[in-house]
Amino acid sequence: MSRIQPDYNFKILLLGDAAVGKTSLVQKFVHDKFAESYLMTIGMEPSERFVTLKNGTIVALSIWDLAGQERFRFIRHTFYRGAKAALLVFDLTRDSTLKNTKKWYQEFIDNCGKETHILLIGNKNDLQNIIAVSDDECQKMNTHIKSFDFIKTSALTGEHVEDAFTKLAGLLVM
Ligand code: G3D
Ligand code: MG
Repeated sequence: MSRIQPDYNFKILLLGDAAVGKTSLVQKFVHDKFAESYLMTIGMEPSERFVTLKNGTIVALSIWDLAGQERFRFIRHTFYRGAKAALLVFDLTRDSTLKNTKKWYQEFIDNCGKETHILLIGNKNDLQNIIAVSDDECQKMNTHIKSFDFIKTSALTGEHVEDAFTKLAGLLVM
């Protein structure tokens, strides 16, 4: 029995304000579970998962999730080092988190450069009756941050969670 070897290894980041659902998205993607309450994210928590692309290419993703809190700023360079792609996550029910993706975009390209890949993720799409942003605003931000695509997800139901990570993996091998 031989272990499966990935064709590629990439480090990817989850960026976005506190409580938008970054840790929940990683938990759903890596462990296929959603917990109503997580311990507050302290610093970094890399997790790993393989994805198989349509053409059979196997990609190992090392997924780094950082707390949004400013007090963790001192470890930022370690967090960003070597990353070529990011999911920029905001909360569809909180307008301010969409606006702040500009700031996260800037920090990402300042640290990782422009030869990188971004997907804009609007999370908590299951909370349909309290959505606070329009598709138009989201598309404008998508263009502004040069994101390849805007995807609505729910870490609660799992909607488009697999798609988001797989799409980013696909961009990385192109
Ligand atoms: P963060 O890692 O970006 O800080 P978390 O965010 O993953 O810790 O999630 C913050 C809160 O939002 C958590 O609730 C979590 O359960 C909830 N959440 C995350 N994703 C979704 C989603 O897709 N839908 C819904 N309805 N809730 C979500 P608590 O209550 O633990 O603070
Ligand atoms: Mg977190």
